[in-house]
Amino acid sequence: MALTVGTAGHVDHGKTTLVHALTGKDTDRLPEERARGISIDLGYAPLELPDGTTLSLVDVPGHERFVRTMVAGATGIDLFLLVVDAAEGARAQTHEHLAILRLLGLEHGVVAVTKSDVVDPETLELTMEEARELVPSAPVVAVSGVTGAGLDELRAELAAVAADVEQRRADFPTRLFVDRVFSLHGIGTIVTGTLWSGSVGAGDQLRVEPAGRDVRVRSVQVHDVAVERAGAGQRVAASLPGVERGDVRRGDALVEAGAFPRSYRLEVSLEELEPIPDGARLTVHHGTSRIPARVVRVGEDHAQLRLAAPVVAARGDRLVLRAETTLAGAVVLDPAPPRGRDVERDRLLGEGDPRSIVRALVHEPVQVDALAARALLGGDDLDEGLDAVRVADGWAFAEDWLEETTAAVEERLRARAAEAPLEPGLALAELLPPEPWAPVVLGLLPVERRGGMAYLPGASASLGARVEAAAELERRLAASGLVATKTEDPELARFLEGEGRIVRLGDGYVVSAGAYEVAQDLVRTECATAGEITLARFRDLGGVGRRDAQLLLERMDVDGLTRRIGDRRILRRVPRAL
Ligand SMILES: Nc1nc2c(ncn2[C@@H]2O[C@H](COP(=O)(O)OP(=O)(O)OP(=O)(O)O)[C@@H](O)[C@H]2O)c(=O)[nH]1
Ligand SMILES: [Mg+2]
Repeated sequence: MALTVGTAGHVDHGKTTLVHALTGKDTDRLPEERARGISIDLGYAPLELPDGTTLSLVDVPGHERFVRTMVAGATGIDLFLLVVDAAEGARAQTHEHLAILRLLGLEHGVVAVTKSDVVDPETLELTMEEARELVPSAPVVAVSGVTGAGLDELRAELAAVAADVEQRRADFPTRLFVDRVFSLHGIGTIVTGTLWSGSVGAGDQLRVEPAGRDVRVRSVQVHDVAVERAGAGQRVAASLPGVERGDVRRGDALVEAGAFPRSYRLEVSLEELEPIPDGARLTVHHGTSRIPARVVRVGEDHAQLRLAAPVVAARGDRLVLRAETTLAGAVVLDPAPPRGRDVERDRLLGEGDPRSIVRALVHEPVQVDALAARALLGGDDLDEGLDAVRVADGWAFAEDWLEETTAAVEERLRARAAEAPLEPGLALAELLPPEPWAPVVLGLLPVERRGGMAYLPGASASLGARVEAAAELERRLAASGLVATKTEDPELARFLEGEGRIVRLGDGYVVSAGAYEVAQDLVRTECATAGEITLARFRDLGGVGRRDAQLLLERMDVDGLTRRIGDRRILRRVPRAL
C-alpha cells in the first residue's frame, strides 16, 4: 500500500516537531526555516507504521502567507494529520487547512492534539473536545512531540485510518506532479513528486508538461531506495539526464506523452465557501501548480476556468480556488472543454454515468485511448460509455458532430455542383481539415469517392448553364471537319470529351468526335494498303494543314492506334475490321 499523509494546522502548532518525533527526520532544512523557527517549504519523511507498512509524510507550513504551499502539498496526499496546539485550540489556519482538505476530497485522517506536556488535563480535554467537534469523522489523539507521549497511539490510529483509504489508480496513464527539483553532482537533475496514477521506472520515456519536453527516466527512488518501478501513490524521485535544473519546476507534470490533454480551459463543478461572481479573477491550484484564472460561470454551480497557462488535467481532478483566502473547491468535469457556456453538456458531465460522461466529453473527435484517460474510465465502464458515441479505427466521434460534419460536407458538395456542374466533386484532401482523424471520417461520410475526389452519391457532371456554350462549340466543330478549333474553355472541353462528343488534341485544340473518327479511318485505310503513313501523306489525305495533321496523329499515338517511327507511323495492332 502506497499512501501519503500530509500534516495540516495553524502556524507553530507543532507539526514539524511531531513529524520529527514520528520519523526521526527534521524536515525544516532551509536556513531561513531554522532561523525563523517556522516552516516555509514542504518537507518529506517516510513514516514506518507498527504493521510494517511505510507511509510517506508531507509536512506543510502553517503560516497564513504559505497557505498556497500547503495546498501544493495537500494535493498529493491520501490522508491528513491535523495538528492542534493543546494550549491554543483551533485557530485561523486550522480552519482554513481543514476547509482545503475537505475541498480536495480528503475525508480520511487523524487529529493530533499536541504539546500535551505543557497543559493541564482539563485544558487538554477541552481542546480534545473541540477537535472532535471540528472533525467528527476522525480519531483524536493527545500527543507531545517533545516527550513522545501518545505517539504509539497516533501511529496505530494512522495505520487504522490508512487501511480504509482507496488506492490511487495504477491502471491509468502515468502522471506525477513535481514538487521539488534539485541536482546532484554526477547524477544531474532529479524531480520528486507523488505519483497520481500509473507507474514510473528506469528507461521510461515521459513528457514534462506543460512545456511538452520529452525526457527519459534514468533511475527511480522511493524514500532514498532505488526501485525498478514505482507505483501509483508512491513518493517518487526520478533522475532525468540531459535536463537542466531550471527546465523543470514545481507545478510541472511528468506524464505519459499525449495521455492527458493540455488545456487552457477546465470545465468544473464548484463548491463555494464564498460566492464567486462571474468573471472573478483568482488562482487555481491544480496538482502542485498555481495558475491565475478567470471564472466563467455556467448554470447554477458549474464554471469554466480560463487559465493563464495550460494544465494537464483529468476528469475528477480536485482543485482549490483562492484569492487572498480560500474561496472554493472544484472538481474537473472536462479537462479540455470547448469554449463557451453549455449548460446541457455540463448537466451530462454532472450526471456522472459512463454514457453521459463520454457523450459530453466527445465534442470533437478524440482517440479512444486518450478519452479513457481523460474520462477516467476503464474496463466495462469505458465500453458502456463508448456505446454513446460512434467508434471507428480507434477514434470516438459524437453522433451530433458526425451529423453536422456530414451536413456541412454535403452542403459544400451541393454548392460546388451548382457552381461548377462540369466538375461537381471536391478533392478529398480539401473536404476536411488536415487533422489526424480526417481519413477515418472520410470513410464514414456518405460520399462517393472517385480518383481522389468526393461526390454526392449519384452526382454526375452536367452542363447546367453552359448548355448554350456547348452547343455553340459543337456547331463550330461540325463546320470545321478535320480542321482543329482552339477553345478557351478547357473545363467545358474536358466535360464534352467525357461525354464522347468531342476529342481534345494538344495546345487546347479540339475536333468533333465524328471528325476524329474520319481521321482515324484515313490512317487505318492507308496503313492497310501502304503499311504506313507519313505526316505529309496524312495531311494530303485529310486536306488539313501541317499543324492539325500533327495534332491529330499525336492523339492517335496517345490512343494507341499508331506508333511513330521517325517520320512514319504504323498501326500498333491490325484492326479486326480490316
Ligand atoms: N513543549 C512542547 N513544545 C512543542 C511541542 N511541539 C512543538 N513545540 C514547540 O512549538 C514551536 C513550534 O513548533 P513547530 O513544530 O515548528 O510548529 P509547526 O506547526 O511546524 O510550525 P509551522 O510549520 O511554522 O506552521 C517550537 O518551538 C517547538 O519546539 C510539544 O509537543 N511540546
Ligand atoms: Mg513546521
